[in-house]
Amino acid sequence: MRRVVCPGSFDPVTNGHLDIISRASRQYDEVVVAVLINLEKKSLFTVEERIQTLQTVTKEYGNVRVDKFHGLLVDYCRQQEIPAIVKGLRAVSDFDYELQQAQLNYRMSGVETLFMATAPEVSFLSSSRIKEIAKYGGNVSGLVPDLVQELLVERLRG
Ligand code: COD
Repeated sequence: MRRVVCPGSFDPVTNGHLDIISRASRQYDEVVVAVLINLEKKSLFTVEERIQTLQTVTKEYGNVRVDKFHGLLVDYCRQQEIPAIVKGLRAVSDFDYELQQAQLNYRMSGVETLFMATAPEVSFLSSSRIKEIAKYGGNVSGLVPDLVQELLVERLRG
């Protein structure tokens, strides 16, 4: 079975993340979306909330499983016997950072990183920008799944 992991914080999941997850789901037998547990970073949604949301919005793809991990991604890959990581590349600014991570991850474990060129219509999206827009009452419709839009309104504007 060909499996790949799509890691991230997903705080919250955006249509940019979904672009990569859905396209990876057409190339692999199973895509494992792995939510990083990072106790040092303040998040808007709990890991369990993010997992539940991801499960709901990826249900239609049929071969996506959602999980969580802490520590090194390559250790998670080893435990789960997943040989590859898929990442979306938004812009040149992503490249240096992602290249370094990919090289280190390969050096540590032999786990490959595959990059997908992000669809231009979602390449400007990031979870932090989405939270900022929603916090000040901006409209994030079409940028995140409808469920996420509802959750943002609920969480940020009471
Ligand atoms: N379009 C397409 N893809 C996107 C978009 C978009 N608009 N936005 C995000 N993505 C993709 C990118 O590939 C991104 O890497 C991924 O989604 C996740 O994005 P975020 O913002 O949810 O998550 P990050 O950047 O906080 O996640 C970083 C990781 C969790 C992947 C990373 O920190 C990690 O692997 N941490 C574990 C510790 C570790 O192993 N470190 C590496 C040492 S070399």
